[in-house]
Amino acid sequence: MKALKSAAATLALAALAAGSTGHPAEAALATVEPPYLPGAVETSGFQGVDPLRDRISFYSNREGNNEIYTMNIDGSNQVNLTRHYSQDRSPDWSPDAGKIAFYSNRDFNFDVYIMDADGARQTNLTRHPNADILPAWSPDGTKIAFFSNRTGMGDIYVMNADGTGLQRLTTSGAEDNSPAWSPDGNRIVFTSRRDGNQEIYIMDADGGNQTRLTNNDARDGSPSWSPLGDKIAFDSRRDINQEIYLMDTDGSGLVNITRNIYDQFHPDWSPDGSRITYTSNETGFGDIYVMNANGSNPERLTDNPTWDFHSDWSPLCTRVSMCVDKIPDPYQISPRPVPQAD
Ligand SMILES: [Ca+2]
Ligand SMILES: [Ca+2]
Ligand SMILES: [Ca+2]
Ligand SMILES: [Ca+2]
Repeated sequence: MKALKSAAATLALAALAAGSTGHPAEAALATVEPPYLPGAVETSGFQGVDPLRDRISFYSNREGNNEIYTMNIDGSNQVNLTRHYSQDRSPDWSPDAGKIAFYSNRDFNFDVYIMDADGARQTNLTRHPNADILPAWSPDGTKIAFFSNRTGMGDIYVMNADGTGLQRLTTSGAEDNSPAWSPDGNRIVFTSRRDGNQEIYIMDADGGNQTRLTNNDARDGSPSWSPLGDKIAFDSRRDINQEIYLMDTDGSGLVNITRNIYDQFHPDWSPDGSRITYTSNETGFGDIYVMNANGSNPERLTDNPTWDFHSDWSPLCTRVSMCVDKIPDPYQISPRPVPQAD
């Protein structure tokens, strides 16, 4: 327990030292890990996931290295999809819920991969010697945005979902990271350090009209656009510890929806916009939680003495109408509560 706790502390310190978003993933990018253990583990699919059910994906190092898992939206039936000795992180569902994008260093540096939703057919899309991380699937399924430092600068790129047609979207000379799409696919919200500390920006999907939404001395990160298009959730340390905030897409209407003494990271919306999953360190280790979109009724979904991180809710229920019948009871589709400011 103690060793694990100090490992988590080291990760947090490394994140601070890196001056980056504070994600364990990015902290690890800035530190040296021994990822290449002898003896390759074969990857393969598994039986048991019903693709017509809502699932939440996330990553965890509970089995000794980061793996991509999915679970039911009540936290049950947690399944390791990647089963590879390398670091596998930051899952992002395709809009038809048939595939999951993620990033991994199994080919000796970080690349963006896709796999089937049952873990089969894990495929490297980027194959570049620099770091390619944090994939985000476009709402129409045709493109994947991601971060790469292939020019020496950290920028946001977009490629076709088969890895062809690479385009660079940012050229600021500072780190631009964490892309997330608007639900209509016309815009991308992202983070940038171009103004000194990390802020949230938006741009058109072709890289045009890059506009800052936040402006403060703290680190603002992990933006996630609401499925209804009206809100952007993100995490920030502006109120001493890390909290989840909502704002309108022009940066107005800011609300802190967590307001507690622990750190909350990486919000992700349920497909109907009524709930938000996130990671909180209330137990000393990061676990995945879910709350209503106004911050009420937080519930813990994972219970593990390692970090569970970067939850991503399967988009199935907004895309496939039959899925509505498959949602277990307490999670029936309902109107999104309106966040209340203090
Ligand atoms: Ca792994
Ligand atoms: Ca690479
Ligand atoms: Ca800031
Ligand atoms: Ca907090």
